[in-house]
Amino acid sequence: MGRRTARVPAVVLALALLAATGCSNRESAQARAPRDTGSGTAAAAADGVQEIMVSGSEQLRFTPSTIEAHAGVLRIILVNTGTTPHDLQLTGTGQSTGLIRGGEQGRITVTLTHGRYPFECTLHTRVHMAGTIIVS
Ligand SMILES: [Cu+2]
Repeated sequence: MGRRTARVPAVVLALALLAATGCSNRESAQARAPRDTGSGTAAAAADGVQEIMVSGSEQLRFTPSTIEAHAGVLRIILVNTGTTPHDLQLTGTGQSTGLIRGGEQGRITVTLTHGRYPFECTLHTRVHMAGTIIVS
């Protein structure tokens, strides 16, 4: 009896923690959405800088999720097609578009050498709103 009553608070605490840290229904649905939305290749803009437009959607995905580019300067224009704010940051570098609100766009210009560079939306890492830049 004494052991049983002592256990109850632990169970209640565990449930409370689950409720506090669990995903919302919408976010758990997004976590099941395909992460790979295809690839796109950056092309030279009028100023000669290679550029690509990436949309950030209400489905919490970047499209395309894979960006192919050549070594050198790359400009990524993030277009937020939804209403939820997003950003696009080269993972671990601090280089970011900053927060882009729904219907707005922002850019990030980076200089990259050959390799693979992961990027992410720092607001939605939990549902893997992320992609990869492949520089050849
Ligand atoms: Cu986001």
